[in-house]
Amino acid sequence: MERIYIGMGSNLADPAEQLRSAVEALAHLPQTELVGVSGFYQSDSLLPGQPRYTNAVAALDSSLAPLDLLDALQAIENGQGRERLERWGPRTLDLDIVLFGDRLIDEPRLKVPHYHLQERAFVLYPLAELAPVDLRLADGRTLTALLAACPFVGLERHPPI
Ligand code: ROI
Repeated sequence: MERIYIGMGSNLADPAEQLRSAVEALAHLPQTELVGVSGFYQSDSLLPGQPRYTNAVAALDSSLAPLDLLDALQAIENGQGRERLERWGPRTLDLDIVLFGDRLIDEPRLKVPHYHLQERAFVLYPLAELAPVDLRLADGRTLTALLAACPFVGLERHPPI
């Protein structure tokens, strides 16, 4: 079993509901246990002209291989109506493998740790709710250092439901 963190995002078709359905689907993955879910956060899209996003992070313990997990995540995205019309376009659901145990993965379909982790407050702050305070990434960076370099700006906690 390895501890895996999944970044979740949606900006279409009731984003908070999309994330709740995604969590439900993650909880039913084979060889996998859902360990925790962060709070939900809203923020403007990094690209202008798109609706605001709701983001959260889920923690899993899984014995799935990374590419098998990636296939399963893409099946969940597709099951929730994701259409790949344009790269970086608005989406009903985005599920990204942010961290996978202490692995460094550099394959055409999958880079872990996620490439943009350090720039994305909407991933780092929810991750920090779930991860141990002294979390060190496979590449040696600490979560504490990434948080210190990425201010909590433009993030709003999603109102409790
Ligand atoms: N912006 C925010 N706030 N949240 C996201 O998940 C997100 N995802 C994207 C782009 C379009 C880069 N912007 C985002 O893919």
